[in-house]
Amino acid sequence: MKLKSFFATLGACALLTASVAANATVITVDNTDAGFTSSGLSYSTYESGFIGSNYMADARNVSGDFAVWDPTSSTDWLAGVWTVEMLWNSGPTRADNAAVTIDSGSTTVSTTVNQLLNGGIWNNLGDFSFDLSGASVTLDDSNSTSGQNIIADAVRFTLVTAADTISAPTDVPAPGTLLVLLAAAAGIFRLRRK
Ligand SMILES: [Ca+2]
Ligand SMILES: [Ca+2]
Repeated sequence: MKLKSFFATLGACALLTASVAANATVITVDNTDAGFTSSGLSYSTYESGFIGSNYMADARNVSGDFAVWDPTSSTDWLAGVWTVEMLWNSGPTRADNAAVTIDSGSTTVSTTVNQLLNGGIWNNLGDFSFDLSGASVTLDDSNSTSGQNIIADAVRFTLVTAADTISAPTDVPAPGTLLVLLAAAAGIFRLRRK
């Protein structure tokens, strides 16, 4: 095998590795799914930009309302780092700093979302490390001022790195990685024989 051909093979194998990695595990919890619970919220279809059959809005000028998205009942759920995205639809009475708590199962991270903006799209809240149980995302109206709504529609979890991959680096490499290594070994062997 010529050197140019060897690197072409190596490149093709690298592409294969990338395509294997691209098959990400995604869990979407909509407000009508089993993993969703809420208190003080009502179903609505008043504003467009929601996913599924509806979304939920809290009572304005009543405090203590919240929504919880729990991905752990999904058969795809596992401990590890997940990207968390939230989708709401915008409207003139939306909360501009709605409180969000990401619970890993053992620690919590607090942030806020401006629901006046970026309605109808997946808004990235960041990458978070989650335990196998107890993981959830909560939205509440604790920051709401007079006349503001919080909107609960859907939260999407995309797996970045599984925990067993992090804790066990000596695991067998992914199939794509193995192919690259075999191709490299075969290429070097052939080059040496010429
Ligand atoms: Ca929905
Ligand atoms: Ca409220």
